[in-house]
Amino acid sequence: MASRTGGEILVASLLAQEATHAFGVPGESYLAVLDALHDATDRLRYVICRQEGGASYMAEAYGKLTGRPGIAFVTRGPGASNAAVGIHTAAQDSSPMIVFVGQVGGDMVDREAFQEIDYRRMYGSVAKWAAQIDRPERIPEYVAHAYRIAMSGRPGPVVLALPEDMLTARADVRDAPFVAATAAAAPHADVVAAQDFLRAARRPLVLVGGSRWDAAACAALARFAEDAALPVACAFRHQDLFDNRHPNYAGDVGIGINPKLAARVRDADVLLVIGERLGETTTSGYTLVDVPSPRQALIHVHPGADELGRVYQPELAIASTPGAFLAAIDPRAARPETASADAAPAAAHADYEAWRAPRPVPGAVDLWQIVRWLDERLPDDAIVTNGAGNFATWMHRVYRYRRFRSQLAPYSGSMGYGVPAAIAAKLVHPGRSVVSWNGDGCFLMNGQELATAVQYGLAIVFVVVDNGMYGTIRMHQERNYPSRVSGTALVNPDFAALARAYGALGETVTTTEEFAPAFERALACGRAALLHLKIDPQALTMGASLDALRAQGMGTAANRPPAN
Ligand SMILES: Cc1ncc(C[n+]2csc(CCOP(=O)(O)OP(=O)(O)O)c2C)c(N)n1
Ligand SMILES: [Mg+2]
Repeated sequence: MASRTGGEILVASLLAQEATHAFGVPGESYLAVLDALHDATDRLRYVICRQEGGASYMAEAYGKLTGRPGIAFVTRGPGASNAAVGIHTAAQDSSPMIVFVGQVGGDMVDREAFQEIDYRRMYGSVAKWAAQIDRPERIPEYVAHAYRIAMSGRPGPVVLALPEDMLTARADVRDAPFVAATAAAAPHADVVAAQDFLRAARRPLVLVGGSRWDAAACAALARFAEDAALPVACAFRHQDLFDNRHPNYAGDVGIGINPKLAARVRDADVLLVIGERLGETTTSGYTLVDVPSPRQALIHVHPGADELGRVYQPELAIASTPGAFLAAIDPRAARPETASADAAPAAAHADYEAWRAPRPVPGAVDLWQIVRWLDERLPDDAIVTNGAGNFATWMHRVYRYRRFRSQLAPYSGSMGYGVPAAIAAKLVHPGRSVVSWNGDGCFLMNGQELATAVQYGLAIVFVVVDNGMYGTIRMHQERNYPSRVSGTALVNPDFAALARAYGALGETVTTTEEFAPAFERALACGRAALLHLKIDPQALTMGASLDALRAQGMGTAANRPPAN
């Protein structure tokens, strides 16, 4: 066997795992890896990014899209620090990801040499595993282990530090075999018990979310819901697990939840939760389900055994992937025999449809109408990405996600995700339409990656919903401290001109009517395009104008002058 450098062994290890893309910003700390990639570009594409935050988000989105770990390469201290946002997102979103970080050589470690950080301590509490590879002959072992940890149980991010001298040292070692996620399946007795609970339920509800899903598991979910006649709700930012047009779809259980759906969750007698952790955003701040003893008979199916009973003590704790559970359960045996009429799937779906019906908003650009148009216009397999902010609520409430992975949005509520996630989506699925939906604040957190989209010729439509502020925070401000605007106003660039400077198409939209033709031009232009939507600041939320919010805030007990 010929000896190879650490860099060569590492790239061969990634090829053995069938990695197709690596997202990064280069650093002199891992030149040996870049050199090894030089001869593998036809199989493993290194996507050059403009900031490690963008690279780590892209890797996280790749993990969401493919179920295989997204790979990021970043340099020492500064690069590793910039990459933190994607690592945190992968942790909260349960996405498989491996971040390789350059490290100082073993000959100077622990001196706080140039840009040195101990990554095991830095990422110890965020990553699922943080380690350092000190010997080139152990690279195949570490990489195979990293893949298995990142994908198995509850998936998450792994950080592996690469000392510079280890990457140039040589070793004779064989590559590790291809690693798949470890299977997790429900014991038969628990599946039968779940069927019994559902059959006897009067107000059953299925709630799906989390990771380890795939298209086959989603298809099995649809068959199960139909044959068992159960309503299905999707957790916060997991709206693409069940076709939102399906007559059994009940809506999304997230921020700004339909109050009628919140009541359905609260009043369910049997709650079958598949894949979802039941985090703060899904439970409306842990109010829809009581901690630690739910009033509902909770059947909690989750691939990570450690998540079961972490907050809620379920009637049935089932450590299984969604697909394995759905393959095992018999829908006929789970079909409720005496369900109440108002808990029927059709009633839940009618509530959902009423909730997404348009309402009047202030200003000339009406996001209800625009998202409704997108809902009609986009093909079923289109991918819509977004970060965090009020602008996203229109998309989540009005757009009907149809297919597995037609939604890429951070469960972690992190801003700046919409642009890099769209880039990863278009690279993985070049044939699908990709729409990146951003706020003005959100866009500029990773707007530099527009250059990456242009560099790689990615025909993505970026939309910037510009209300001239960090609107979400302004909303909370007006509710809690009315008329005291502080830290939330923005002076923005001309986003369309900015896009043109990057080499993309750029257009400004100032009325609802202008949107559709501008979007068609953007879709047809064959390259990256940006639509700058100028929104009336009064259209701050879906439910109330800025002035109305302020008036409500004035009326709260906290803001009323003391009576005397
Ligand atoms: C990385 C990050 N920083 C800060 C926040 C807090 N935050 C949540 S929404 C928001 C404002 C979003 O502004 P914009 O993108 O313009 O959307 P808008 O609410 O105005 O529609 C902020 C600052 C966050 N969620 N993530
Ligand atoms: Mg804004």
